[in-house]
Amino acid sequence: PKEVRIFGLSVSSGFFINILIGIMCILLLGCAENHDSEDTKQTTQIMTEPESEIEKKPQVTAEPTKEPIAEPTTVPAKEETKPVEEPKKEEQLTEAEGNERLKKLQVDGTQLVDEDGNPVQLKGLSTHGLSWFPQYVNQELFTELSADWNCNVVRLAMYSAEYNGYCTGGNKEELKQLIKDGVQYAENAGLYVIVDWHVLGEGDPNTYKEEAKAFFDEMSKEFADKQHVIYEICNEPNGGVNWASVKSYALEVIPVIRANDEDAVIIVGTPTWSQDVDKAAADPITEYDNIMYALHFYAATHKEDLRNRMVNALGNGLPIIVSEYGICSADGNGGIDAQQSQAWIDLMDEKNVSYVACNLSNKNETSAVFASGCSKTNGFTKDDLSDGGRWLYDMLTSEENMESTTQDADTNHNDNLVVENGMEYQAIISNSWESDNKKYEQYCVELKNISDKEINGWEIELEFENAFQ
Ligand code: IDC
Repeated sequence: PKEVRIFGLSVSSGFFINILIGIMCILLLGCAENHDSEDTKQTTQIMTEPESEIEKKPQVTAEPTKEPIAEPTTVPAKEETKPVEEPKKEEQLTEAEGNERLKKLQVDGTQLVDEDGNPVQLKGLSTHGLSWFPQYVNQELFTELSADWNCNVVRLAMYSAEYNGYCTGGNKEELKQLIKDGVQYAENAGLYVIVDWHVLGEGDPNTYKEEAKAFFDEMSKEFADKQHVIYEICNEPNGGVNWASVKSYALEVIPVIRANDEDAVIIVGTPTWSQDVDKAAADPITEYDNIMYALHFYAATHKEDLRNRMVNALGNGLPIIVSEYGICSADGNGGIDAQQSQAWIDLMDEKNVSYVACNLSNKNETSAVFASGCSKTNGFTKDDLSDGGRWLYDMLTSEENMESTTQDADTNHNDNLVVENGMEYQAIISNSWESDNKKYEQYCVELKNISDKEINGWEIELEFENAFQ
């Protein structure tokens, strides 16, 4: 067919629903969730059966909600669907496109690879502190990061100490819930997600070691079955703490995660705000697999010396991930150093080192990607970005970067926006990959009730240019 029909139950005025659909795959699975109201949360699953089955029957079922809602409906397919041998744009597919499917990651030598051993390079953005700017953890934004910003990873930075940090008066339950939500939004959007214990103000990660162990125990239990979660156990040790102390902290926290999740990738920070990768390279953690080491840079401050240190540490066999960087000064402010930033990007691309820019906020500082006057939390246009945000956006969506991922330049927002029956909706490609000579595509459908009433029993039809299975 060339169209997908989606049916759902109630959606209140002004509320969003997000649905994830996959095409050309055997199983289509998705969920629709009303993110704006706890009370009217609903989940919808759309599933088709394998081609070999007698006929396809998209089913729509709803999970119980706190409010009474209409009975789930089963809608028979309008017509029989046939497999179509029309894999699109096969010739444009590159190896890197496989990375977009949230395959299990592992570390092989210095390299992050997927379960088939293909090199994976993660590129994305980090939140600011989750207590400071919780509003940027939302489905629409994460979907935009994937679909518009061409990202394949997002990092959730939870400060352990500063500003209502987890261990200094922050609301632990709210912060954990925000992380759980963020992990789910990331999965829906086809993004890997880094759960970051953001050691900064306390300097020594051992300060809140017991809290970190309890936190990672709970999180790794929660996410044991999730293939897209990466744990970062200490953002930036600093204040004179040496590698031996950081390593001993890591050797206590890693087994806590490993007890629940045998092989998730774990990132260990290095001394001097995650710059001393040479120290880690001289004495790496040998007790566990799938460990990476953080190198962080702010390009206007950290230049060739630190780049050389990265190259040497890689040469000495240390798997490095740039789980945070900035294109300005180390204080997150000052001017943008485009030349140094580009030198870093070129080197990281050459070495296939992953990189995650900081930060998703509208704080009045150079490193914030959103303009300080912009209060949106999603639906960003280029005008809503800071100068630094625009630089990052342009870099992440450069022709080269677009080619190495699956994002279609012509599937950005608004191109296919449909407005009818009091609803506004569009399908944005969020992920695609190739396997067994088939092309798979995953779309996120955003539907918004733009009327002033609740809409019951809505139905939308999505048309695609090419036929699919
Ligand atoms: C900064 C934020 C800033 C906040 C400060 C808190 O940009 O708004 O007030 O933290 O201490 C890092 C840290 C990262 C810093 C960033 C810029 O990991 O948390 O963010 N930076 O100073 N390492 C090097 C630079």
